[in-house]
Parts: sequence; structure tokens; C-alpha cells
Amino acid sequence: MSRYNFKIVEKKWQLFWDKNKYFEAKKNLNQKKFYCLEMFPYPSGKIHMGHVRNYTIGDVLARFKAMQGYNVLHPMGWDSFGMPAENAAKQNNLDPKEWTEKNISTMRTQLKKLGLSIDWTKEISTCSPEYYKHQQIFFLELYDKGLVYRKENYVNWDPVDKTVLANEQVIDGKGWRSGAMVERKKLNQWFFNISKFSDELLLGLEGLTEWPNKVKTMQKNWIGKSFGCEIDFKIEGNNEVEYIKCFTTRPDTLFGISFLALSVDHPIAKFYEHKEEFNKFKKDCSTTGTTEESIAQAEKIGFKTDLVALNPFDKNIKVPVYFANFVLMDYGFGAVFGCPAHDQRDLDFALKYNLDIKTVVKPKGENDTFKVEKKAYTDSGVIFNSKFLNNLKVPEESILEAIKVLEEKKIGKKKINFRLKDWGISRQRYWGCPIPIAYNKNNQIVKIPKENLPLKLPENINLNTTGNPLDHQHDWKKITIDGDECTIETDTLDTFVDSSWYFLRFCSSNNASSAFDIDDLNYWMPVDQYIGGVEHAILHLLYSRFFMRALSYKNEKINIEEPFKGLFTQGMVCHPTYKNQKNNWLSPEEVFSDDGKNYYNKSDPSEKVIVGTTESMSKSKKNTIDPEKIIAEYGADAVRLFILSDSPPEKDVQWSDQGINASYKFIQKFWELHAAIKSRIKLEEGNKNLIFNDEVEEFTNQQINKININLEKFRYNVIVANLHEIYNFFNKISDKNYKNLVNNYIKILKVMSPLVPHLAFECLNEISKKENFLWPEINQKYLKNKHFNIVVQINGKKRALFESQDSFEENDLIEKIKKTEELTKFLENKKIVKSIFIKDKLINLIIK
Ligand code: ANZ
Repeated sequence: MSRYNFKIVEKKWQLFWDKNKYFEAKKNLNQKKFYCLEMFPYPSGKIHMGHVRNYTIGDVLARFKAMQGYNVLHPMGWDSFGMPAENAAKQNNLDPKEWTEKNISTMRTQLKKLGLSIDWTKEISTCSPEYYKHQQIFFLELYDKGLVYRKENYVNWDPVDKTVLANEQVIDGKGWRSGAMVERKKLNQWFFNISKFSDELLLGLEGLTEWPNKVKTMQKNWIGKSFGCEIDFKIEGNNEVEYIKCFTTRPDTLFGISFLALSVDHPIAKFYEHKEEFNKFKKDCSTTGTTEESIAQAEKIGFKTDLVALNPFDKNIKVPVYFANFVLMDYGFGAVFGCPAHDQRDLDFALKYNLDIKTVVKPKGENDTFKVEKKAYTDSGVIFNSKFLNNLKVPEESILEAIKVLEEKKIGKKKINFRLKDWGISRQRYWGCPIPIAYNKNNQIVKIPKENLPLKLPENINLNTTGNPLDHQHDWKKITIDGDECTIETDTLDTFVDSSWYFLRFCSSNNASSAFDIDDLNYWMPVDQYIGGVEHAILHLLYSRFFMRALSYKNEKINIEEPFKGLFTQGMVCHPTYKNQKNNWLSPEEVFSDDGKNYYNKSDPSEKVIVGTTESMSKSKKNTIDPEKIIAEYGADAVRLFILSDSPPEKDVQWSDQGINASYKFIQKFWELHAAIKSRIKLEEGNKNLIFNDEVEEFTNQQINKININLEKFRYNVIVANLHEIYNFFNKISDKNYKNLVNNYIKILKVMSPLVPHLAFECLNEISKKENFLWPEINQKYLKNKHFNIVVQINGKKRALFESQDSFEENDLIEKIKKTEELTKFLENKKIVKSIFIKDKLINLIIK
């Protein structure tokens, strides 16, 4: 019998799909649709295992939905602007465009080898003018709607490379490339007014029922809604400054005040700028980075003014006013009142400058001698030392009461603040989307007229300049608008802008005149299932949610708020790490082992290799496996099967040689089974002695039903186990005289096809060329009406009996328990430390 030659079979089907545009989304606005999208890749050179996992997961779903009769949109594109292209091109004296296009072509070929059901007719690349032209039009549209503006803002400035650095590019206060101390510098930058939508972005999370909770929590924290109040502090005896306004979440601690602190950028700073000492202080502050984290970690320093502020609750309590490096100008009002006893930053500051520490909150049950010394007390408790606020419970009574009194006295009012800051989109880089703005002789902003768009990047320019290469493109920068000579903006857009609307372009990617056709948009959007890494939980996903709102804002034709109805975040692909005796990383290809325990260096077989922890594959640790090589060796189906088999898609998966081997063997084994069944068909032709077998019918229908459910719930690893059951069953009966064997086998091949499409198509094609590719119907008659009685115990005591027709996996059962009203009381404020699970019979939760 011939072996399964995956090389020939896979090539055959890939060509077939490609040639027949087999996966093309139809323009049929009456059919039910399914938009399946995986986060598009940055074309860095070659695909990695993370891509393989991400795109395989999406592909299984897309194929499943297509077979269920949906009109499926499953496109692919390239997030092709960005720093790596610019750096690589600089090093090799290349054009970033050439470098990028070469990578795209390599990666496209690689993805095709995986047999993905991608509609390649809709491919896009964000660095092409056909794409970014529309982005430039959006920019102007948002500018007209007041959602884009320019302002001076602090940036991380690398004084050697003369460039702005992103926060991630500042390492220990130094530029990642130059190693120079980074400075805070004010620059004119472009911003999207994302904070205008803070509340909506927060509220919108509630409707995203098909998103993982952890992602929603991360977005919620990032938006950071704070409830508190603003307070006007009277300044004593000063003609220039009468009041200072502060934002606080803790007005109930006002009797513990010992100073006021202002940002060095507070308007009051202008009265001190003539003082040398103040300017020196300001300079010292500029060495603290711009991130909240770096500010929190930096030593607290202050500059004392001659101002004195009065406590609004008691005019006899007078405190000094400082400038301090931990106060941010772009949060609240750039001014805070310091209460050292109940805020660690304030305490650090007070200890340094010898200021009072007045304790005003004590833990419940403590007496009035309770005193804060070195560690601020920030927990709940009771107010004391605070006159009319005494004995109020912190926080539930004290904050509201303090606000009430402030409002009555008209010295403060309720205020809600958001942490979310406007999105700075200017980058001093060449390889990005040009901003469609110019400046006239008076440095006023002039929009570049639509007919001049796309404003294309100049090509083949010198990238080895200091700062932004576009600044040196004097000819390119010149433009005449309405007879005025203007200079084009040389900042380009943050690449996150490119990816915050690409999913809209896929709806009409070949439309040259506009970014999308409204009908197409209303049909395809929202994306039904979006799949990608959890590392994009905040920025990319939040920016996309903003962009959708920004486009819908003041636009009667578009009314889509949320771009992604369902979100699935897949886990990482992991591999052990290896090091030689000199502590250098070694790749899996550089080591060998005879027993799977002891590893040696291939280049020096006497050298023992240190096997480190298993970590997600990364180039820096060299623990990567090249998908292309693996596909060439084992075939795409084996790779797909393995990457899905080991653990649930949301969890990390461990790459293992045994694992991929096992998948390869399964496919070979299945091919043998297929040959056996195929040979029966010939034998049986015209044979009248065949009998109808109920067991085959029952098994097949039940398996299809299981696979259906597992597909819907992303339990792809369980489906791999289902395939093994299927193999075993059909292997047992492959020589039986069953009339209904082949037609059930055909159904099985169909439900296998989302996972191992090449194998399944080939088998089906060999048996019956006329088969359609619709998902087989389930005959309910054969789904035995099973009945389970599942005992639910909590700490060994029976607390409930679930009567169910479904069989539950452990995690699903725990979820069900958590949602069962009669049981929630047992679980309140408790942690499940262990669970004992006997499938379909019992679960015992051990809680603490
Ligand atoms: C007095 C106070 C007493 C505070 C106390 C806290 C504890 P969130 O929850 O993050 O909104 N704050 C206000 N504006 C600030 C700024 N521009 N830069 C730095 N800090 C600022 O935090 C609100 C708290 O952060 C405010 O409440 C204020 O300090 C500080 F026992 O006011 B609090």
C-alpha cells in the first residue's frame, strides 16, 4: 500500500484552492455572514510558530462556518509600516519598501503552505499608497470633527540620536540605541482625542459579552475612571494667586493635609521662572521619564514656594505649597493636596522635607493613639482627628460626606477623572504614513487638499541622517496650496493608526475611490470573531474601538460602535531553552540528545548543554522552531493537528518533537484506514448482502455533535482527541459488511476537514467527486438521550444535584456552579484551591 505523500497532496489542494479562488467571500448581501479575522502580521521576514497557531485557530473556525453555509470573509493583510524596516534598510543600505515587499512575498508563500482558507483577493498592505490614502482622508475628516489636534507635549528625547523614543525604548532612563540619558522635551505633536470617548469606551465593555474578562478588566483599568472631587484651596495674602484647584479621590482625609504640591508645568510656575534655583529644580525634574511608572519609582523631590494654602474645612490649618516631580500636569489639575499619613508618595515627600504627618483614618477597632510613621495607611477604617467627619466609615460614608460639605460650602464639587490620555500619533520616522498637513509661512496649519492625496513617501532616500530622514527632504517638503508656499509635516503616523481600521478596508479592499462601500461595511461589520495575542489587549484593541467611534461620530451613514463582536486570545507556543557552558543561548538545532534528558552541543559533542526553563519562543532566546522547515518535513496537516492538540487554544502550548511526530503518524495511519475503506467500496459494488448498522449511525452522529459543540467553544484540543476516537472506531469496523459505512465515513471526513483540510479533501475526492462541502446534518434520533446526575460537593458536603443531558468538562462545570444561585453563597469570598472531578458523576470543590 502506498504511503501518504503529503507533499503531492498538499501542493495539489493549495493550487486548486488558489486557482479556483475557492475561499473568495461572495458579494451576496442577503446571505448570513461570518467575518473571521486574525490579527494581521508585521512582515518581519518569516512566519513564526505564533503565527502558525494564530492562523490555524482562525482557519479552523472560518472553514467550519463556511461549511455551515455562512458567507465567510477571512482575509489577510500586512501591518507593513514600522521601525524594523527602517532599521534593517539602514543597515543594509536598502529601501524599506523593497525590504518589506520581499518579506511579504516570503511570508505569503509560507502562509499558503499552511493551507489557510484565506481570501487572497482581498489582501492589503498598510504601506501601500492605495491603503494609506484613505487613512489620510480619515485624518482630515477627524481633524474637521475636532478629533485631531496639535499641541506641545513632553516626549522622551534622545539627545544623541536626536529622536523621540517610545516609553518602551527607554531602558533604565537611557535610549535603547545610543545609551544616552533620555531627556524630557516639549515638542509639537499630533493627538487623537481619544479621551473624549472615555466614558463610552468604558460603558461599551459591558456589551462585549464574547470578550475574555481579563481583556475587559485590563481596558477598564487603562481607562481608569476615578470618582472624587475638585477643591479650591484659598492662598493666603497673595495678589497673583488667589486659589489653587486640586483633584482628589480622598476629600475625607482633608484634616490630614500637610502640603500642596504642583506640577512644574502648572501655570503658577511662571511666577518662579526668573529664579535660577527653580530652573535648576525644573531641569532635575526633566530627568524623570514621562511614564507614570518611572515617576512613581523616581525619588520624590520638591521646590518650596512662598505660598501658603488654607484648609477649606478649617482656615486655621495652614500648609506650604511646593512644586514636586511626582505631580503630572495632564492629570486632574496638575495640583494635589498631600496627606502623608494616607498616601505613600505624600509620606515619602513629607519625610524628606520634614513635614507634619497627621493620621486621620484608623483601622476599625483601633483607638485614637493609632499613628502612621513609615508606612501610609490606605485601607478601610474609621475617620478620627477630623471634627465633623469623625466616626464615619472609610470609604463608604466618609468620601460622600466630605464632598457634601464641600459642595454646601461651595468650595468644591464632585468630579470624575479618567486616566486615559489622548493618543499621541506623531512619530519622527520615515517609514510611516505621511500626515496630510502642511504649514504656511506663519506656521499655521493647512490641510493638504484631497486631490493631492495620497501624499506619498519619497522613495530611495538617505536614511542615515540624524533625526527624521524626512526633515532632510527639502524638495519633498515643498507644496503650494491655494497659491501659498507651504511646508509639509515631516512627522509620520504611529503604526497603531494603520491597524486601528484595517478590518474596515477588508470589507471593500478593492474599492479605489473610497475606503469602503457603506453597504459592504454594514453587511460585514462587526468582525464576528477576532483572534490574536493578549499582548494587544490594551493599545490595539482600544485604539480600534476608538477609531470606530471616531468614524461614526457626526456621520449619519456609519453607526458601528464596536468593531469586534467576539474576541479570542490564544496562548503562546513554548519551547525549552538551551545554553552552552559559556552562558550563550543555543537553538534547538544546535543541540542533540540520545535519551531526551541529557543534551550536548552539536558543534562540540563533549560539551554538556544547560537545559533551561520552557518559555515562549523568541529569537532573543533562540528557542524557536522554523515553521517552514517543519512543514517541509511533516506536512501542513501534521503541523496544524499538533499545534491544536496539546492544550486548549487559550493556553500556552509546549512544542515537542514527539508531539509533531505523533501527529504525522496519525495522518499516515488515517491514510491506511482510508485505503482499507476505499477498497471495500469496490468490493461492495453490486453486493446485495450488505446490512444496515445502527452502531455506525449512532457513533457518527454523536461524534459530529461533539465536534460541533467543541468547535463552537474553541475546544480544538478536544476535537483532536475526538479524531483519535473516530480512527479507532472506523478501524474496528472497516472490514464489516455495513451498508451505511461509507456514507458515514464521508460525513466524518467533512467534519475533519477544518483541522486537516488537505488529507480530508484528498480522501473525499477519492471516494466521491460529487460531494458538496456542507456540514453534515445530525440525525437527532441517534443522539442517545443521555441523562447525567452530577453530584456537586463543596468541601466534601453534598450541596446540589445537577440533572443534565449534557456532559460537562471540569472547567465548564465549575463555571456552571459559580452561576448557580443556590451555590453562590458557599463560594462568596472564597477561593477554590482544588477540585476533584469524576466526569459525568461528581465534582468536589475544596474552598478556603
Ligand atoms: C489627596 C489624597 C489623600 C489623595 C490621600 C490620595 C490619598 P487616582 O485614583 O489615580 O485618580 N493626584 C491628583 N492629581 C494628580 C496629578 N496631577 N499628579 C499626581 N497625582 C495626582 O488618584 C487620585 C489621587 O492622585 C488624588 O487623590 C491625588 O491625591 C492624586 F490620602 O488627593 B489624592
